[in-house]
Amino acid sequence: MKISLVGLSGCGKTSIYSTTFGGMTPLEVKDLGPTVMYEVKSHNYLGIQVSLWDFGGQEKYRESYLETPKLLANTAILIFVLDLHHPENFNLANEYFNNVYSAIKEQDGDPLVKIFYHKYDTEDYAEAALEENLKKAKQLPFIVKYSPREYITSIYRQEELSDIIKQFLIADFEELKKSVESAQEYLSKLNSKIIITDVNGNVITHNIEGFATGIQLREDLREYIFACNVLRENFLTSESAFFSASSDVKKLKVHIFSYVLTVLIMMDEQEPADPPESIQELLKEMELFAELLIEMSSEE
Ligand SMILES: Nc1nc2c(ncn2[C@@H]2O[C@H](COP(=O)(O)OP(=O)(O)OP(=O)(O)O)[C@@H](O)[C@H]2O)c(=O)[nH]1
Ligand SMILES: [Mg+2]
Repeated sequence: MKISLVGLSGCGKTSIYSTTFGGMTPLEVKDLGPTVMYEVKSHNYLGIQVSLWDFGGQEKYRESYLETPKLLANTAILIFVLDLHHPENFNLANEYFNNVYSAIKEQDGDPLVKIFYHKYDTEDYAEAALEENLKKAKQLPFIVKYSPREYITSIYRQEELSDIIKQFLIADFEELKKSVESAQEYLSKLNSKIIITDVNGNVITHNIEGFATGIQLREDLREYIFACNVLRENFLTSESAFFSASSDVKKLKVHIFSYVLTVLIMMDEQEPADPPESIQELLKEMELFAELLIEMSSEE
């Protein structure tokens, strides 16, 4: 699946990528330089092959894409990023969108168009102006003409931004969506801190703050999963496996199902333990989810 991130220079495309898939915090992206030409990043999310094209927005590059529209071909999802902190560029952005959209159409493309009203935050910006700009943005001719799906985004709401992108990725897979929802439902009822990821460390869902940087699982836990997965593969030589680590006060359990899915369960002495049956139910459900993922990837 090709996702193209398009917008004027400095509107926040690379920051969006970096804080969702790239494991960076909003603070870390402050020093990003402008993207030279375009960058393609490939990810495997739940067995879905995603290639994210980050099209640098400086004028010379914008012109070059329009001269070589093949670069934009096969875009399944076009995310157009509009910078709410720079209303003076709205008209130019409108023109750029029209050109990019025509270029994709010329390549027989029919992308799903999503608009991000981005930098919806008051980090170095006045609140009153922000609302005004949002109102103005919504009236831009290309928005009125194409009525794209609209999202109000900010890298300072990293979790929400990641959820938006995760939704795009699984939108075409009804069964996956159901499994993710059912996982969320279980998690909301349990006291244990639980994170469900794929073996690449992509977070699918969780019920704790601070253990993920966007779609990426926290680094120490990610490394632990990788290590467990290597042991599963080479030492246990089984499709599924279970690992456990504990200190006097904390317990960490890692379940790997059918090569692909990981359930991390963290338990604290201070918190009331969940009934073992509830945890078993969740695990059973996740085992089925893993089988579904395997089926999906073998169908491709
Ligand atoms: N306040 C705020 N600043 C943001 C947000 N997203 C990005 N920025 C800042 O905007 C600046 C430019 O971000 P980039 O991601 O490099 O912009 P870009 O669209 O990739 O620019 P080009 O590569 O030149 O096309 C950085 O200093 C970011 O910190 C946001 O949601 N809110
Ligand atoms: Mg960039």
